[in-house]
Amino acid sequence: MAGNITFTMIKPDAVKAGHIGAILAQINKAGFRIVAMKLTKLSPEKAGEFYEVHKERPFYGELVEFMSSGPIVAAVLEKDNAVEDFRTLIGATNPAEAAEGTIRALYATSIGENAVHGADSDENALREASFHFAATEMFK
Ligand code: FUP
Repeated sequence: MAGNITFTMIKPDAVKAGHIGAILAQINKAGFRIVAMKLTKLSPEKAGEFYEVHKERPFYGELVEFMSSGPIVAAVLEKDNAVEDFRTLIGATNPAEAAEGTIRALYATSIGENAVHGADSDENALREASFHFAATEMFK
């Protein structure tokens, strides 16, 4: 059964470009409730740990460097079918392939600097939420 929690980050490119407000407005308008949120910055070690699954991929080094290059917004979101609906809202990993009106189509500049992260499964959403937030910081 699909869960009702997903995890997102507004990435350093979108934060630097001043898109936090517009992206959060789009997330709220799509029916997600913010359960937890913070402006923070990942150390290279933490970014490496978060993306450990991609360790063997050729883009891993650049990904870790980019994700630790500036502040991000980390958030936990609630909605029925949260993981799938949020991935629809953000669009394809490569903004050139992202559907019109999606967050990545609007704000991402490249496949590497693609404005937002969205968890890809219920299991990862819970793992990523607890990577960033203590239980006392989530308001379900
Ligand atoms: P997504 O689930 O859409 O965020 O995409 P992936 O889990 O496949 O990739 C995670 C991140 O790795 C992307 F957001 C950006 C980076 N990446 C690249 O830089 N190049 C690639 O070819 C694929 C992913």
